[in-house]
Amino acid sequence: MTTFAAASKGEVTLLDYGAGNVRSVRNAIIKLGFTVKDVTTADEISKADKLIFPGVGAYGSAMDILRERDLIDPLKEYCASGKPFMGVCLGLQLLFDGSEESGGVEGLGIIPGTVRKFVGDDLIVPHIGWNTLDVKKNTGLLSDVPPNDRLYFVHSFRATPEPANSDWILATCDYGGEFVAAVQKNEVCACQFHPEKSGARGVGIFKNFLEGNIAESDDELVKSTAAGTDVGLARRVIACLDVRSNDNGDLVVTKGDSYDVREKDDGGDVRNLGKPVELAKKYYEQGADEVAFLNITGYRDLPLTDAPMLEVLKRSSETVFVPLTVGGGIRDFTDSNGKSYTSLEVASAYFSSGADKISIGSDAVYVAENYYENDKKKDGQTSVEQISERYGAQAVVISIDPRRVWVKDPKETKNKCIESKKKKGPNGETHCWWQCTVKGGREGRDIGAYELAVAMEDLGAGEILLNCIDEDGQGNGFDHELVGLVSDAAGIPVIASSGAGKPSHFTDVFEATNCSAALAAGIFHREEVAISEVKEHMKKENVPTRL
Ligand code: 1PR
Repeated sequence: MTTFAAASKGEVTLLDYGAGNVRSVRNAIIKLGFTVKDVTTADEISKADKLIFPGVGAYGSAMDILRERDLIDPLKEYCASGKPFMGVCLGLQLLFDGSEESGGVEGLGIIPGTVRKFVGDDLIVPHIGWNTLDVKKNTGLLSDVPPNDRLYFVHSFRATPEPANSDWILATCDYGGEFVAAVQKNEVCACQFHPEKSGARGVGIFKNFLEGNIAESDDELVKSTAAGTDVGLARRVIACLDVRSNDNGDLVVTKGDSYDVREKDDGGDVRNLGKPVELAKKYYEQGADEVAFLNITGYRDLPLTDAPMLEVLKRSSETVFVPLTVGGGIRDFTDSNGKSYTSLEVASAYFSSGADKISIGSDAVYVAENYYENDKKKDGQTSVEQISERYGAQAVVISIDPRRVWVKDPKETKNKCIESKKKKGPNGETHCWWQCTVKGGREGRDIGAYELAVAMEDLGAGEILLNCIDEDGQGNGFDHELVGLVSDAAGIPVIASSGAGKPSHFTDVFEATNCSAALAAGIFHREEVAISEVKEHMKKENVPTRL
């Protein structure tokens, strides 16, 4: 398939092997005025003038697909030919000798070194978010990235610089130690970060590649003088769009108070706060680090036939060049004609429509219940395990919808309790736990948010989106006790959600807990606070942030 752009500046060959979301790479290329030609046969690689390889998914399955399609030798020959090549994320890692991912797999062997998992005491893995580079060579590729700018990374494995690959290293990044952020030797370059998810600056990196501005310069490299909170991984600010059909069947962004999204007047209509694609674009332009769409009636609707939601993703990825997460309805189901779909098929439809990450709500609760009933045995068959295995842990977010339950005595529940330092229950109770719910908060289950997070990490999830029904829409700030409990328990990033009412609520939760990101909806939709104001406040309070 060839995608035509008006008055194309030239053709770019894209190696998309169908294992994840490359829609944004495609959209970035088209936005820059080039035409995309997809690789369908091996000889199209050798015929390419410019090749982009946005590796997605797990290392092992990517190499399997390349082998099955006889693409390994053509790729190696192309990289040796002196023609321009650009790899992204896994597309960088595959250039190395191999990876310990997927039990140890041989790579393309173009760059010496082995890709290994991040390790470090208390290091949160995956490395998700915006981080700064230490640029080592002055080539055109990164020439428009100011020295202290942050770019978007999402990965659990990384290559490290070593003497044998030193001639390849274009830039490194620090996360629990120095790792390879970008490589370049002549016309062959690759980035561990995602230019297509790094906003306008990232799209500029593609521009330099596509327009042939990547040669090494003799000018002295300007090194970053940034220090303190201006370097390193930023805490993220995420805009969330709860999406559902209103009573007229139009897909709208809505927002509840403690999950009740209907107006309080007689009509009781679904609250309508705007159009999903337009709002996503607005938040991207205001500086959102990510945008999340939650299809809040996904638990009862059929997401694969819910074409508007897939359409929202497709259209958003044309204008939003930061990561998109989508959730709602990711589970196995059988439609009214008796046709069955797996959760993996639902997730795949979301990925191919433009989602970078999917989020699982209700199904994760059922999966965790079975996990504990079966003595924490894993059978590889659950939605979480299957999607993580195919698309990588970093693509699987677990959305938890908990509600605080007060107890007189922690022995009243098998779930993890804390003694609250801030509040007391209605009958003077001092201890509480957070009960997971399913079906958009309609049904409570006998499992806590803490237990769910621990189980999900073990089953391969890469991130936790921690909502809180009690605080949702209240504007009183995030629930620090809940966020602290879960973020201390999890070795994966936790996104604090529910309750933001002003910029200081973001800095408060970042100071009080270990969470990696904070998400809000109502204050942004009602235009009470702009995302840029939150970022400015974070900067002023010395919280690492991407401006
Ligand atoms: O169970 O896998 O189908 O997923 C359904 C998804 O829909 C879940 O992620 C669940 O959190 C979400 N959801 C279901 N019902 C509602 C509802 O509001 N009635 N929304 C709902 C969840 C919570 C947050 C919200 C924050 C921030 N919304 O995402 O955006 O609380 O709000 P605030 O800043 O205004 O306080 P499945």
